[in-house]
Amino acid sequence: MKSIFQCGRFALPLTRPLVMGVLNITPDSFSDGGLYPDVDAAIARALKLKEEGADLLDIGGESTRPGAAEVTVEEELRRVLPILKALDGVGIPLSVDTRKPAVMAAAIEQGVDMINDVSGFATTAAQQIVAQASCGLCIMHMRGEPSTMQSLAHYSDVVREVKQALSERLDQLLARGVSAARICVDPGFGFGKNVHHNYILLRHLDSLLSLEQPILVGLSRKSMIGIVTNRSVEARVSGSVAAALGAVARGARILRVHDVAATRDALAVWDAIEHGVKE
Ligand code: HH2
Repeated sequence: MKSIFQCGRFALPLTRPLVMGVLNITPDSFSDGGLYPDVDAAIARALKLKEEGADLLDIGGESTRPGAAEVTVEEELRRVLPILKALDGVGIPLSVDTRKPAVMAAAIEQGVDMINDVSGFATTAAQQIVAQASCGLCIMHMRGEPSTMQSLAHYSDVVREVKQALSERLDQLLARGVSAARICVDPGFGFGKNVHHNYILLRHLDSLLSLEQPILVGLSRKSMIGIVTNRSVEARVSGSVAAALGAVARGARILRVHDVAATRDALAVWDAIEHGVKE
């Protein structure tokens, strides 16, 4: 297993699980949509996530919740670029959560450290753009588009099929000359999967370890947590932390979360159990 995730300006050690704080600059994200209407509010939130112990920040300008409508390149850039510029010197790796090659190109030009693509660099254009850069990449598994993906949630063996799809995309990027040290993989919880698929994937997350890339998971506050706890989005913190630890136990190395402080606390206790208390 790799010990470093090469992420633009940063070489992140994978000796402990990393926490990626979510910052959505959107009116309609399922959890934090509309909370940061201007650049100042978004920057304040980013600094708070860093203070709580985030290792990376993932900045999104388009909601990808089931049924979400696509926004234009111009609108996505209008939302994301000022935040990237303002946070440039803050000393934390900045990721942009985007599916659009034009947004990737502009973010790379601005110096972004990572591109997190929920469609997993599906197009030649996206692959060519990131191949020429040095940012970290997250290949996430999804079926179809956010507007249609839940109608495509049919698998005969969800673990095998998701792994196969990630493996193919990984091979395509490696064939374009992307260094393996820049890539992490994500099964894409909730993206073209029903609640049963999500829990089967989580239970068998360690099956993805043989891809030999760090595993990133995004479980935070999702409906798979709400369904088993019967909680509203804001009240899913405990359930999300439990899911995060379940993922770490099965090999996850990067946790994409809304609740950074709670996740860091849980990881600190987890680490003390596994490795003893550090004086
Ligand atoms: N989930 C969401 C967005 N981006 N990226 C990765 N790699 N993995 C995920 O599971 C993932 C993701 C959805 O969560 P959120 O950003 O909170 O909501 P929305 O898409 O509504 O903005």
